[in-house]
Amino acid sequence: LNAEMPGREDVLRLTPNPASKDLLEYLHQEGVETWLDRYEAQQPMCGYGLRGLCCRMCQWGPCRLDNKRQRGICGRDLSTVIMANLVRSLVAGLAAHGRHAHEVILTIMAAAEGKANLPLKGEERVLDVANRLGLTTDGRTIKEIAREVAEVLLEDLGRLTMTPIRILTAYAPRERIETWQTLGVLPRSGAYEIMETLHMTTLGGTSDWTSLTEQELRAALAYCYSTLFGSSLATEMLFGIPRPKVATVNYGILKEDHVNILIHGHSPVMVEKILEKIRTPEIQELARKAGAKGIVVGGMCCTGEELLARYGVPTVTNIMGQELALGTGAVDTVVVDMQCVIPGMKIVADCFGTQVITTCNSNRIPGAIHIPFDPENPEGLDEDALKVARLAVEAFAHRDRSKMHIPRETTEAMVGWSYEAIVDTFGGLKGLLELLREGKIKGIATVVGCNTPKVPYEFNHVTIVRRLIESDILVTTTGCCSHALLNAGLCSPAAASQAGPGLQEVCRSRGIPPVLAVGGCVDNTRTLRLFIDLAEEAGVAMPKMPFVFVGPEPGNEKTVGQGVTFLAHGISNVIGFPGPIPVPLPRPVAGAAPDEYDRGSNPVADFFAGDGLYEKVGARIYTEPYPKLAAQTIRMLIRRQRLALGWK
Ligand code: MSK
Repeated sequence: LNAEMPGREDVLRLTPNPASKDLLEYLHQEGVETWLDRYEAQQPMCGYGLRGLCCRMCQWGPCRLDNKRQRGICGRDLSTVIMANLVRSLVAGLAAHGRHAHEVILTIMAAAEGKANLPLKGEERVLDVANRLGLTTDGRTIKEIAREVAEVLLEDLGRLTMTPIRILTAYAPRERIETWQTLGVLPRSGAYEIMETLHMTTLGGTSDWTSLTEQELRAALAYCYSTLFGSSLATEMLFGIPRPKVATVNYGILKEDHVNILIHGHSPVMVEKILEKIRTPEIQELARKAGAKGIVVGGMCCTGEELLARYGVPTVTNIMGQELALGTGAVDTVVVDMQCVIPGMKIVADCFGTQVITTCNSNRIPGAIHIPFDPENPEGLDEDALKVARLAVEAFAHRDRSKMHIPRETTEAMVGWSYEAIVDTFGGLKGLLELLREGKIKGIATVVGCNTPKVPYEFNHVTIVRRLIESDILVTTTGCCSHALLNAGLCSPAAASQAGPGLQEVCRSRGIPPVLAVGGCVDNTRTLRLFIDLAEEAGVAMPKMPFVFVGPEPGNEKTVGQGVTFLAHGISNVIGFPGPIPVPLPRPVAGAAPDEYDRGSNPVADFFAGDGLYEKVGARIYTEPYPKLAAQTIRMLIRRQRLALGWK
């Protein structure tokens, strides 16, 4: 695996955004350390860690397992170690999205009780969820209904008894619920499945790796229906359902003569208020007095995508671009909330004198100004947001103008693709299904997830998606992948010219792009709902539909749950890098030790990539690090599904 990893030259040659390439080279010349320098310093990486064969779940070890040492000191075997590492990754991601959901749900409660000065802008979503849950809506105020929905979401996050997750019963298809019931993998709640996973995998826990595969599915369903749905629905209840709009993105949105403020993280609650304050005459005037021509707000990672989808606030970049964005030397302040804020960002911020403001007690950074938002004590929200806005603008006066290096790239995009927006654009589910049946759209691939330094930055995302749209495959995207595709121009209606004839006609007649940016990571629920409802409309079980989940550059532990969520729903995964499962690579890896684990013939790999999981849920994992071959795999999967359905 080490032999497969790209070097600096590969990254600089292949990374598709000229702005990223420019900044990586510039920062290197200036002696500013980035992830690329630290990635090189980490080579070669530990082969045990890379393949999930290192067990650190007690203090007897760590134990490194291989063909010669097939058991750890306690007697735990290879497959149990691999599975335990994998399911622990999944629940770490579950915890992250769970904390995100917790913040937004408690904010709804505070808003409904009048403790937080936030209107409930998503009345349509409040009523929709309430109706699905069978709650009484007649004769009640929207605040009363929202409060009750929030209580259900909170209970789904933390229930300890075996009552099904209520959002799961409200949204999952009947056929899938029956499948999960038969498999015995219906979860209690996000919090319970985290507890149970850590319990099962600690020293002296289960030694049956197959029971961990069941826990993997159970925890993924909790991840999906308590944390992803919890965050996504709650955010729509608070701030409204996004609708399509045109925006400008990429590093060139930063302006030398403006105050530049970046917002970064995942939870959009406090930044909504900060944005409101930035737009007030008081703060605009403050910026003018400081000598700025105006204020630019730019987004990074998923908080950025939330504001992009709702208001068209421009985005700049993703997790591996955060150091580059600060390396422009033009950012006066970066405001961060939770998750995917790497410590390297603060190192670059210090090189350029950028002010860092943290707003979440879970994500503290030494040397940053901390102005936290606490949904259980939200009374100071307005005052604190105003304080952040003032500090951000005042920092303009201290910028070192000799260090500015802003790449000029800007890109147009059409964003705001909520579930409703997609369905309406196609004239309802029937309209989209008809296009799928007649083959103008061959299938839908959701291409999502993080970046990893293990593939050339953003290269796999962009290359795969270009190939897919060429083959008339409609793409939905979220998270860091979405930033790569936005900046590459693939989310613009003009990208229709790069699509195959069928998709091109579909896009041109509607004025839409072939790649629909649906939001942040938690908004994969929007694509999942689309898949669920299209399958129901077609009268076909989900595993038979021409849909694929693609994770070209997996990075964060949160991505494990995304993939397994779709697997549990019968949607196969095509991933770009094996991650913690030594799944079979399609061919021998140059330089790798010739043992059976490198070739992937181990029971866990066989389960996920062979028939084990497929027989249970109707989907499997395909691993393909080469993007053109990954696109070919996806096309093959979609073609096979279409043939089986008798769709031309
Ligand atoms: S931000 S979880 S690196 S997609 Fe949601 Fe990007 Fe992955 Fe974070």
